[in-house]
Amino acid sequence: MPFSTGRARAAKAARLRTVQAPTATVVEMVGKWVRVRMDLGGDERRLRVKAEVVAGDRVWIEGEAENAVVGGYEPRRTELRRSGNSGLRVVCANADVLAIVCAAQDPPFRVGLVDRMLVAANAAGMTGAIVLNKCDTGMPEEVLERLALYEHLGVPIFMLSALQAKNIDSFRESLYGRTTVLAGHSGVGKSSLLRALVPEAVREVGHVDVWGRGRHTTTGACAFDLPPEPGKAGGVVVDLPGVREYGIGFVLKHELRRYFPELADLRCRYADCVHDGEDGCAAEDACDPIRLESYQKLLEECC
Ligand SMILES: Nc1nc2c(ncn2[C@@H]2O[C@H](COP(=O)(O)OP(=O)(O)OP(=O)(O)O)[C@@H](O)[C@H]2O)c(=O)[nH]1
Ligand SMILES: [Mg+2]
Ligand SMILES: [Zn+2]
Repeated sequence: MPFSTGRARAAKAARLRTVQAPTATVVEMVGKWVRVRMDLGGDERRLRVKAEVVAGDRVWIEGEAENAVVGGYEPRRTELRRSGNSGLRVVCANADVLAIVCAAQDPPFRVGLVDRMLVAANAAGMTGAIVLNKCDTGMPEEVLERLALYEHLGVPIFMLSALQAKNIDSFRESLYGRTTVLAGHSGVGKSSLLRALVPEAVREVGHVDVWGRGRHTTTGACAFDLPPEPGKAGGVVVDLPGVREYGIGFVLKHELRRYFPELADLRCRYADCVHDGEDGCAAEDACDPIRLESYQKLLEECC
């Protein structure tokens, strides 16, 4: 597995690094550069990298002044992965919650994408949650039915409107003390939601002087701190570029059922049943038909 090798390499590099090397967190990626926030003092620096890091990585810095580079990253607590035409890649590191942002109507709610991302979240060791944005535009009955099903499966659900600031405060409350990634189809309102959650986000993403661009376009992951609240631990929100597809080809076929709670402990006639139409399979009775269709489609993609 390329990822366990990567992990082992990161662990070895972390052991070898100079103990005194300054440490930081990667908050934004742009090409071969990254923006990091230094642990000591909290200033941000734009640096080149020697290792393949992603947003959320805990890194150490080698060299001084203009020769400073990101030397490597510490072993990751969680690693959100995605497969696609260009292979397997890590989307972000050390996040706790994958907030799957959907729009009530436009763009339409896509069950397939939600199911894929829930699998990716679970496979990463993160919690998957569904955020239904644009609730000001009305909520179709079939979307509400789907959400009720996910809620029944234990997935946290939030219904809100970034534009009208509806239910934003209660969503923000739930984000303190952890790192949450906003992901989903392009145009569902992830960046709008980020702005509603962190009013300074717009100013912060400007950084014209650092990046030489006047406007934030969601082309790379970018992390922001939640506004501090007395008595509360901090919280971080990561805005991701929109996705059209979300591949989960890195998941093993026989492990896929683990990420579908309604299938995880199912007892079928054969103990090694993968719930793909085998004789005596109990999945059809136990699982919602649309979810089962999702599962069987994903099974073909798994390795
Ligand atoms: N009606 C309504 N429109 C919204 C809401 N939130 C966002 N929008 C609109 O949806 C459009 C897309 O919003 P963005 O925040 O750019 O979407 P995004 O998910 O960040 O898109 P990408 O960066 O392309 O992935 C914009 O025109 C927003 O004004 C909402 O709560 N209600
Ligand atoms: Mg965006
Ligand atoms: Zn079965």
